[in-house]
Formats: sequence, C-alpha cells, structure tokens
Amino acid sequence: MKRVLTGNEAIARGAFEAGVKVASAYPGTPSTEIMETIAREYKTIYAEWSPNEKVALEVAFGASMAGARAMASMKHVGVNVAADPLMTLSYTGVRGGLVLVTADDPELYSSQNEQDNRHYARFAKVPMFEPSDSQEAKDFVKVAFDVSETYDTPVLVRSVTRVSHSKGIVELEEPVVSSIPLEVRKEPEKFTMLPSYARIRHRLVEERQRKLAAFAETFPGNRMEIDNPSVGIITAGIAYQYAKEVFPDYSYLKLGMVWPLPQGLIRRFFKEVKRVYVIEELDPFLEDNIRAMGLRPRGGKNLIPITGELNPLIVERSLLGKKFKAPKAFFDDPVPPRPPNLCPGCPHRGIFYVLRKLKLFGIGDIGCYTLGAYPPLSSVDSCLCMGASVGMTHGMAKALGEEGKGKFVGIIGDSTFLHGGIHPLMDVAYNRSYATILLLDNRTTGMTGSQEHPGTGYTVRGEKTRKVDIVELAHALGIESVRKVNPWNVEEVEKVVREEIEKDAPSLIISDGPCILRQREFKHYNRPLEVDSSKCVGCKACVNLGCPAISYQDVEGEMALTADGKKRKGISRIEPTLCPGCHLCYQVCKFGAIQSREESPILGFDVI
Ligand SMILES: Cc1ncc(C[n+]2csc(CCOP(=O)(O)OP(=O)(O)O)c2C)c(N)n1
Repeated sequence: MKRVLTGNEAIARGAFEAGVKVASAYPGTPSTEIMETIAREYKTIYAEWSPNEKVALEVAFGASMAGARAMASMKHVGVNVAADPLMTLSYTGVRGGLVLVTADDPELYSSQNEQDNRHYARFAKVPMFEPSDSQEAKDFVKVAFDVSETYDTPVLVRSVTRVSHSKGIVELEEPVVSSIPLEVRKEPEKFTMLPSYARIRHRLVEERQRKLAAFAETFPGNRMEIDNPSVGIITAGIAYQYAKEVFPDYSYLKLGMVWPLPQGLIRRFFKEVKRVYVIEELDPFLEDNIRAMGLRPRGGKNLIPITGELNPLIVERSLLGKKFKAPKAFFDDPVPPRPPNLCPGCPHRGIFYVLRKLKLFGIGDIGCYTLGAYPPLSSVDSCLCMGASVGMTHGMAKALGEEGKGKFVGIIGDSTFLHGGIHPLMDVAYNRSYATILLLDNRTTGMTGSQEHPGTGYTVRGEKTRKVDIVELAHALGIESVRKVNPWNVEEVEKVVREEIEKDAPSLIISDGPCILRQREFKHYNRPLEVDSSKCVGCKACVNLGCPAISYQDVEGEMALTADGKKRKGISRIEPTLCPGCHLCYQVCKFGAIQSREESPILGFDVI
C-alpha cells in the first residue's frame, strides 16, 4: 500500500515498521509531528513527551539497554540539550537499536539559530543518515535501526524543515519483530562508563568508525548517478532535490549516509567526472571532509550560500556564478507581511503591557512570549536558549547588586521552566539573589502548537496524569515568595510586580492564565468588546497593546471630533470575530470608549 506522508509522518512510520517499542520527544519545530504521529497512529509504541531532550534521549537509552528498539526525536537545538548523554552513549553503544532524529531548521523558520547538526555525527563519532524525501525518511529510519544493532551504536537521522514538512508518496510495509530479547542484563564493562571501562570503549568506537566507513561504501543510499560526465555534483538530503531539479543532466554522487563518508566511492566519483562540485545547505560539511581527503572540489561554499535555506533558484544561480536575486512577487498586489504576533486574548499581553509601563528590562526566554520583544509591546530584551532567562536574571542581579534592584525581571513560560528553568531557580534560591522571575503559566507548550508537558496534567495521548504543582516546587527549591496573578488584570499585575521587584529576596510571580486556544481550560469565553466611536479620541492606548483584533483608521472632517467636541485623528475598531473579550483594552482606555458587552466587566475569563 502507498500513502502520501510528510517527512515527519514517514519517520514515525519508519519507527513503527522497525518495531520500535519506546518513543520519546520534546516538541520543537520542525520535529514535533514525529511524536504527534506516533502518539496518534501507532498505539503499539509507548510514546511520551519528555520534559526536555536530554531526558528524552535517556529514556530511549534505558529502553535500548533493556533490549527494545527506541527512538528520541527533537529539533536541532534539542540535540545540544541531549549532547551530554549522546557523547557517552557513543561509547556504551546499545542493545536494542537506538535512533536519535534531529530535525534541523535552515532559514530559522522557528528557531533561535540554524546550526548544522551533521557536525554532531562527526563529533560524537556516530553514523548519520540524511533523507531527501518522505520515502527515504521512512527507509533510512529502518536502516538506522539495523545499523544501530549491527554496529552497536546510537544512530543519528537528520531531517530539515523542507523534508519534515513536505509530502511525498511512501510505500508502506509490515512492522518487523526484533530478535533481541527484552531483559535486564548486567554488562558493566559496556554500560558503566567509569574511566577504566570507558577507555576501552573509546578504542572500540574508533574501530567501529572504520567498520561504518566500510559499510558506507556499499550502502545503496550512497549512489552514483552517472550521466553527463563533464560535471559531477556531490550532494545529500534536500540539496540533492534542488540540484537535480535545475541540473537534471549532470552526474551525481548522492549521499544518504553523511557520516562516516564513503571515501572510496568519493574518489571513484572524482575519476568518473571531469569537474566536481559540492552542493549542500548550511555548513561546508561534506566539502571540508572531502578537501581533507586531499581532493579539490570546485565551488562549494565559494559559490553556494553558507546561511539560510537553499532552493532550486539559489542553487542554479550560485553554481552558474550569478548573484542570487529574490524573484519578484507573483502578484501585483502582494499580501501584506504578517509578522508573528500574540493571539487576541493571549494572557502574555497584559504582563508585557505592565513591563513596558514600568520600563523594566525583560530577560526573556523562548516561547510565544518571546514575541513580546516586537513593538508595540517591546518588553523582552534578551533571549538565548530554553531556560536561560532564570540564570541570566540571577547573574545580572549578582553583577549589579543594589544598583540593579527594581530594574529587570526574568520571563519564562511553563514548558520552558519545566524544561530548563528548575535548576537555575534552585541557584537563585541557593545563592540568594533578589531575582524576580515571571513564570507565564499558560498551561501548555504554546509556541510549538500546544503540546502537553508535566505541568498540564495530561500525557501525549491525552490521558489524565499527575500535574506538577509549580507553587510547591518553587517552595521546595527555596523560593519563599511565590504569588499568582491574573494576567488579564493589569492593576493586579502591576501591583504585584512593583512589590516583588523591590524585595531583597527572590520571588516567583506566576501568571495564572491559560492559553486562549486551550478551550478545555475555559468555562466560557466572553463576548467581544466594542469601540464606542462617539467617545474614542484615537489615543492608540488600545492599539499599542498589539492585539490583532484592534485596528485603527484615520478620520477627517466631521468624524475628526468626538461627541463631546474633542479633536481626534483616528478611531480604533475591534474586530468582533477575533475578540474573545479579555478586557485588556477596556482597562487601558482612559476615555471609556471601549464597551464591555458583559453585565459587569470581567477581568480575564472564567477558567477551570
Ligand atoms: C532546546 C529547545 N527545544 C525546543 C525548542 C522549541 N520550543 C520553542 S519555545 C518552546 C516552549 C514554549 O512553551 P512555553 O515555555 O510554555 O511558552 P508558550 O509558548 O506556551 O508561551 C519550545 C518547545 C527550542 N527552541 N529549544
């Protein structure tokens, strides 16, 4: 049977067909749908959202040690979080096959950087497969499991946004049954990485590298396509598709396994064709390694951009030595740009309104709330990596001492806090800073499409489970002042923030308002609000909340006066189909021009 699958769905299918027993992941674009597909479609697999990528890889490793095939999936930066176990997992090897899927994000569609994770394969000395379409995504995952068990190694499979999120036809097969018994077996020389054992394992790793390099020579996913021998292109992954589309007649060495490299095959390819070019996205990974073999490919990163995503046009222009110019818009009247924005009714907005008003420096983190960096809210002043805000706030407090008091706060989401914020909060308490941390608990992992986490009370399959009590947790870490605020009540938020930033002790302020899209958290939404155009003076206080439901129009003539004769340049308007009635604009309008349709104004919502 054949099905049209995205790359991520195909990776999930590959795991199912490979007989995977345990799958773990932490959400992150472009990898998220791998776990979502497994949880939805393949009920024979135990599936979980782990609190972070390090835990996800360790869970998978535990399963592998018991003999099960296991897969951990994550976005590229997630591998940084999981890098500590990965580097030593390379030494221990596996029992059941162990695959780590890294989904990279060239062009940073939704990431903090665009690192090229092929380097991890070389760094950790483990093999890496790189599919160029959905069929290969499924096939390579299966090969990866076989290689993992045959060569006693964790295996990396690298996808990129364009492979993960594009669809292609995939031939489905039946799942295999592993012959490795599930058991608890003591093998300390293999699994206990004390120096004396690890030294020996390191030698085995080097030996394994040589065997894997020999495997790479015959792996059918590394193939030569000899056509016009005047030009030969060495490429891999999605770059192969782009190159093949614009230069269909040239010869190719298409690598499905990008580490270790099949050096013999590469040398043969250089003999088969006249001029060799390397076409790859992001870093000169293949190019550098080929040059290190003493070979001289032409072009490479001298021609092909080192930053951003490639596409057929960029590949064509670059290789021909022409400057790439973005094509003109396809339409005369292009769609206006729509930068990302917080949703109407988003609980984060009220917090940022207050931070802006108090002119605080916002040490931000990663999540929907990073969007508070953009005008008009402009209150997130830094963002590094998940969980960093808490330690950074602590560091700033220690550097500035009394001078800095009341000038800055840390801002972190609930998923991010449980991912990487607990340890730094422990540090804040342990090393006694006055740091104030705002934990924006919207009861979901909003940024990546609303996934469950240990603080939501639900598993990846929607079953009810234990829910972390963040207040108790913070107390246990040593934070005495833990206060909850209603983020849609600006007066309350302002009062609590003012009080806490003045304190000598650390504090945690929990913004207790669910993501507006989590319908099950609300008893009901409110009715949309309305602007009374006779009263609106066009001061833009509501517009400056950056709410997508609020627009503003210039007015002239008769309309340039309010009912009681005040001059105005424009009028605001609320789009009723977008407004969930959070009443934030109602609170900031000093002219009583925003009307609540509720009996009595509600600050926030009736939440469960
Ligand atoms: C190491 C790492 N893993 C995953 C991600 C993807 N990611 C970005 S923000 C985020 C969590 C957002 O959830 P939360 O902190 O609750 O904030 P919200 O978006 O709900 O406001 C995730 C998983 C990432 N950027 N880095």
